[in-house]
This record gives sequence, structure tokens and C-alpha cells, in this order.
Amino acid sequence: MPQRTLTITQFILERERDHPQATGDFTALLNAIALAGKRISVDVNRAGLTDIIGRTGEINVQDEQVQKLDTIANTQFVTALTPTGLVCAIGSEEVEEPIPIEHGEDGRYVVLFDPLDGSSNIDVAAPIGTIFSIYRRKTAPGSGSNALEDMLQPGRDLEAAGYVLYGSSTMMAYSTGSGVHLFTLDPAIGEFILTDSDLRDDGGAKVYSTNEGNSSRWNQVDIDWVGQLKSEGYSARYIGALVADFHRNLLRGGIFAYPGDSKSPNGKLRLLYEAAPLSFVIEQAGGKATDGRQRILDIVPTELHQRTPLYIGSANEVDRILAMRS
Ligand code: AHM
Ligand code: MG
Repeated sequence: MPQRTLTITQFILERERDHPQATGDFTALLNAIALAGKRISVDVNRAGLTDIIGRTGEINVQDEQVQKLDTIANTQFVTALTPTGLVCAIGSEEVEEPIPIEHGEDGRYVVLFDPLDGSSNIDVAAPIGTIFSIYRRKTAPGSGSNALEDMLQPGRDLEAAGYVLYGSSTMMAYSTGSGVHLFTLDPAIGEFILTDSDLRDDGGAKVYSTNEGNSSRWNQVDIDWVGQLKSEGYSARYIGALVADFHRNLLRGGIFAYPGDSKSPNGKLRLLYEAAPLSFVIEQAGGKATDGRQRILDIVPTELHQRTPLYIGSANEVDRILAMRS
């Protein structure tokens, strides 16, 4: 079988040629993100050998224990994006306020990311991921960025979004609004190589991914919904890292849900760092994402770290829960 050889940079450049108005910004931004992903992948793979497993002792803005790898991943992103000169500010799930970028006054974009999603999987060598999104800045470049205004944009205004999955192999998927493209890291040459372009989620697999341990706090509709899926022979698959569950369902079909419940009415997941970017990706692949009432991409955020219930996956599966909730 012939070996796949197209690198992510070559692929982005090839796609840019189809858009004569393209400025090359995305080549630079996605390359920087890929570089951070590669560095994090190295750190993740060697985590048990170096002193980077475990907690830093700090509590983050989400009131969660910060893992050492969370902090390392965060720094890798800031370090990779700063030299592009294209980014005026970065928002990170791990940091309360927007992170200003040195010499970023003229940057035309803001980047938001969850540096290491599924961090409780780190210590047990289970899959984890990075989720990223890119918005065009709303304030005028050079004017001194009001980063918060630039960041509180609905997902429908995303310029690009994607994720890196650190699993049995490291994969990166992204969309700039014309399809979803998937790359696998070839560790021998340190390059992401095109694995699949224009991915489609056409449903198919009878799979649901949710933390049923929370079901005693769910509302009756969610309880009935999962009961119905079980009675129809669905399989449960829950890794505990959104990127990994999302990726499997994207490739095979299925639905991931983190509903609101009596303790946390807005669920656990963050709109800007997790739900919106993955919703952008799933819609580009033909799937859907909702908070149970409205399309995730239509929610206008009012806070950087706001949470949202999330139902995301194959269109037919999301339509079913939406119909039950209406
Ligand atoms: P994190 O960003 O702090 O790692 O939290 C998000 C993670 C998701 O990756 C995953 O789907 C979910 O939390 C799992 O939560 P739970 O352990 O409540 O099922
Ligand atoms: Mg997360």
C-alpha cells in the first residue's frame, strides 16, 4: 500500500491556492498550533519518565486541581503562537483572564484553547487532547486590544477550530469552514501527515457517550432518552476525555452528551474552550450540536469560562434528543 505523504503544511498551502484572497495567516496559525501539538505529544509520551505527572498544587479558575502537564501544554501554545505576530491575545481554559501576547498589538486574531482536555486521564496513560479555536479580532488592530470583547464571540463566527488527540497515535483535525481534515503524527519525521480530508459523520454506529454516574441528578427527559437508546441496543462508550469520545463518534457515528443536572444546571463543559470549537467541527462534518434548546454555535457568550450543557454528534442522534426535549 502506498504510504501517505502530504504534510499538514503542504495540505494547507494546497487548499489556500483555491482561495486567491487567502493571506497565508492560517498557514502560520495552524503551523504554530501543530508545532505546539507535537511538543505536547512528546511531553505526554514521556510523562511517566520525567517529573511531570501529578498536580502542581494550584487550583485553576474552574476550581479544579491543576496538573503539571496542563501548565506545560498551556506554555507550549503561548510560546508557539507568540512569534506569528498574528495573535493579539489568547484565552486558555486554565487561566482566568485573557493572556496578552507580547508585541501582539497588531495581531488580527484571538486564539482560545483548552490545552489539555481530559486531564484526569493524564496519570493513567489514557487519551487526552487539546481543543483550539481561532476568531478574527473585532476591535481594530493597533488600538490596544480589548481582548474580552474579541473573545466573547458566538461559535458561528469562528474562523477555524480543531483538536489534537494524544491517543494510541497523535492526530490533529481542523476545519476552516470548508470541511474537516484529519492528520496523523508520524513520530519518525515529526510531521502531521494527511489521513483523511473532508470527513463526514453520517451516523451509523449505535453509540452514546455520557457519564451515567450523574444520572440520579439528570432531568427525566435525559433519563428517558438514555433508557430508550439502551432498549434499542446502543453501546455505551465513555473515555472521560471529550476529545477522544468526540473523535471516535466523529469517525464512527454516535452522540456525546454532558447534560445539565440538578447540581450543575449548565453541566461541566466550557462553551468557548470545548463546546463551540467541537460544534464547529461537527457541523462541518454534517453533524449537529445543541445545548438541548439551541444550536451551540448560536450561543453568544457573556463570560470567558461559561459552561453549557452539550449534546453533540451525528445529526440523527442530536435530532432525537431535541425532539424529546421539545
Ligand atoms: P477538563 O477540561 O478539566 O479535563 O474537563 C473536561 C472533561 C472532558 O474531557 C470530559 O468529557 C469530562 O470532563 C469528563 O467529566 P466527568 O469526569 O464528570 O465525566
Ligand atoms: Mg477540557
